[in-house]
Amino acid sequence: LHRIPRPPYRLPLLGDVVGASRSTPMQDSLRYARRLGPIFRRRAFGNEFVFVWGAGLAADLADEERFAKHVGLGVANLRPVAGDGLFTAYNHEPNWQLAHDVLAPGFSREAMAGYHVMMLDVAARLTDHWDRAGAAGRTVDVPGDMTKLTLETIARTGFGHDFGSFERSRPHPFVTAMVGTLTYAQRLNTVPAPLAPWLLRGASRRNTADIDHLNRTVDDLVRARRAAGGRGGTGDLLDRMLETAHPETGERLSPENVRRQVITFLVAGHETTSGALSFALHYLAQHPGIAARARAEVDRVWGDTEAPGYEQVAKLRYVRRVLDESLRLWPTAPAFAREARTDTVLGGAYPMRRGAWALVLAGMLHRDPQVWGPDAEEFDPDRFDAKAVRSRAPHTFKPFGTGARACIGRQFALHEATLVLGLLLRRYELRPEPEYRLRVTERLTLMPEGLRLRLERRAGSG
Ligand code: MNH
Repeated sequence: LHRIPRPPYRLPLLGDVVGASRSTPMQDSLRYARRLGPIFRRRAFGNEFVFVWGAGLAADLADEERFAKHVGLGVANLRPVAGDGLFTAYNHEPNWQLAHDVLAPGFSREAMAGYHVMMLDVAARLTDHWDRAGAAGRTVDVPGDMTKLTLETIARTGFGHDFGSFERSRPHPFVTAMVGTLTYAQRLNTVPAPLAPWLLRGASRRNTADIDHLNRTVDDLVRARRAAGGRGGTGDLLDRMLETAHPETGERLSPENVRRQVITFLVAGHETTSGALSFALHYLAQHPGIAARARAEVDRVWGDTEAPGYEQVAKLRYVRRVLDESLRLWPTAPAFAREARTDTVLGGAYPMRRGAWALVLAGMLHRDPQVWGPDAEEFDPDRFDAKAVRSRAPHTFKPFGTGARACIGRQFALHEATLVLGLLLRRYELRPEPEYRLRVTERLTLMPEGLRLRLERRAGSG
């Protein structure tokens, strides 16, 4: 550890908290990263955390022979909510492999093509809502509305459920409870563990109530499906969780595990995609030239097709680059943890014992000037044209994590977000509020705070 730089001011007991803020741990780490270099450590309340963002070291941590996902910090704090669900399961828990094998076909091409029509349906509810706001000259709440959209999308496609988000003026109570548990899980990292029950007494009680609410919502949903006698092989995620046996072992998910998985997918399946769409819309509004180029692509590829087909989404190459570039600057799951599977030496320089772990700061890896150049802070979708991607080293763009435990919903998220950006670009000109400056809130995931846009309906857009 002594080889790894750390901040100069260290308080007894509290550790490196000078200049740190409780509500923006990730953005603080980015500041430290710039000062301390490609690997550094921070101490908080008796624990030493190692952060890595240099491209060479991050690539080494992606070596699945020597490293694996580490369930720690924020992820471990979600165990009371998500238990051994896919995202929070320890590598050695048998339910990980079981659920992974049973649910992976739910993200195949064929499955995705089946979700496409439902995605279009939910997007139409968003554009109805935005048409009304646009016509009345009102600005729209981008993160709020993207959260409604992505929650309805995963609920519809995965579970045949309708939260009615667009018919409500306030967020659905499920969303409020979810944001509560995410915020609480993050706050647990900002107080000394032994004092947490005392310091966070009130918050802990609210968190228990939030978890109860999530459990109840999910139990109702499962009960309704069981009462309806399954969906007779429509093969959505819930169907797979309830009906599908493992192809080799014949094993099924237990009712308790199904509950964990439903919560996992409802949360993991919308919060990060909502942020990604929101950042992309922010950058499109700030860069009219880029928006015009993306819009021209949509017009060219989709023409007058009222409802673009599944195949027509992946053809929006430039729109997809806008999304990638937004996820580069603000990967909405901003870090992931890796642990050593055996005693090893990271990057040929830093010895690690078996079980030792480090956090990969994707948000900083994606800005490493050695990879992305001196203009790494600038928004430029052309960084993702085919030639540029081929010339870049592997493991330099990691918004979806890495290896066996990488995001299972990646194609789902990319399809949904590209489709929605295409539909919105085709329908509206996006105007920023003149005084808006990007501020990013953190609740384990990232979101542009207070982002509102003014919409102008384009001529001839339906
Ligand atoms: Mn997703 C894992 C980012 C969309 C379901 N997701 C991960 C990880 C990252 C991630 C990073 C790995 C975390 C780790 O190593 O600890 N996910 C994203 C981003 C988006 C996203 C940036 C959108 C943009 N994720 C989705 C969607 C779904 C989903 C959509 C579901 C429909 N993600 C998961 C699940 C896991 C995961 C489940 C855990 C996979 C596993 O460990 O097997």
